[in-house]
Amino acid sequence: MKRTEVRKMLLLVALTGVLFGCRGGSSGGAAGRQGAHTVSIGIFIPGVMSGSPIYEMLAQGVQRAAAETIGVVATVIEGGYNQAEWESRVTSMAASGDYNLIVSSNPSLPAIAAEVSSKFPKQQFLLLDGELAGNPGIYTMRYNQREQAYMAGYIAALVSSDLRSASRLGLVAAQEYPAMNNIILPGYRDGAQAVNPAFTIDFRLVGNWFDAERGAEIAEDMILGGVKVILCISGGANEGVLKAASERGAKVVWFDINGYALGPGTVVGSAILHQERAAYEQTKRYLAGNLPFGSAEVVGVADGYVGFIEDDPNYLAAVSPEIRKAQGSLIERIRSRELDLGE
Ligand code: RBF
Repeated sequence: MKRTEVRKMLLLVALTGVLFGCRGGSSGGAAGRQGAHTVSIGIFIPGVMSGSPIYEMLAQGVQRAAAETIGVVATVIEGGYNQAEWESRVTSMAASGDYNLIVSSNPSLPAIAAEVSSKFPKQQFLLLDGELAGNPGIYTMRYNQREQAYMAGYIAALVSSDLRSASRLGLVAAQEYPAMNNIILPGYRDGAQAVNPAFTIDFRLVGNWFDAERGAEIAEDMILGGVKVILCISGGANEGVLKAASERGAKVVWFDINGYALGPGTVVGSAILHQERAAYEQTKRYLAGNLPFGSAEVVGVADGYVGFIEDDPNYLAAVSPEIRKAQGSLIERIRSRELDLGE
């Protein structure tokens, strides 16, 4: 081969490398279509970030991991509240070829990603708060929300008993979905009934993830009916629940993040997910080429991804030492796996 031919060959090989990079494949890949040594991550928010800390934590964790690695870009794309549009939004993201990895968080995302993956098999997905095993392009990590809801029900029942109210607790949810109906609601009820088997749950739906006025109306109605403690899982509508409760002397249990400071004296519990850290760690794992696509992991209290905040000054001020002691020993029993609640 002549020298010029060799040079041409080398140039061609180099260009091919730049153009096609290492997109896809089983490793994190060194190059995306945006150029050599660029990894592009699309963060799909199934809803909007504002009012939904579970999504804020997702974006923060991925962006923290991206910022630590040169050549990694992470872009947030909000899918909006129309759930019927999510699949076409994710399809467009995959079809664009702009993202080495699509990251999201929601129990409905695995099914959507599987559908998109059948059309774009090279697209890789990292999904939190959902579960699907066996698709080579999809990794999922689901939280043990039975533990999370059980801890919420336990503190709610302890506080409600202390207030000598009727043995009925509130749960304001945005909408029904399998994780809510089959895991969170029963977990909350079981946690409450572990304190006293007489507890029942007043379970009501807002109908969306943003309507704070509707959240307040529902909470007021519950409180008028004798409910003194309410768990709210309704995104932006939680604000209305909190407002109604604080105006009427009722108490609220927060879910997903530390909510004590949002209503000092009113918020009496925070059963949380360490979603920022999970998103950060799983993104790092992907970037290192170690994310086990095809597998589905479930993590809980003992793994350090589900918790209950016991050391916040507002918790110490809002709840008696006896209640904190009882709640603390429950958490310890779950953490040590002495109490196995299942998934
Ligand atoms: N949680 C939110 O905080 N905000 C949302 O907009 C939101 N949208 C959801 C849409 C669907 C279809 C489903 C199944 C769940 C949604 N969640 C949302 C709930 C979230 O996945 C999780 O269950 C709760 O945050 C409790 O951890």
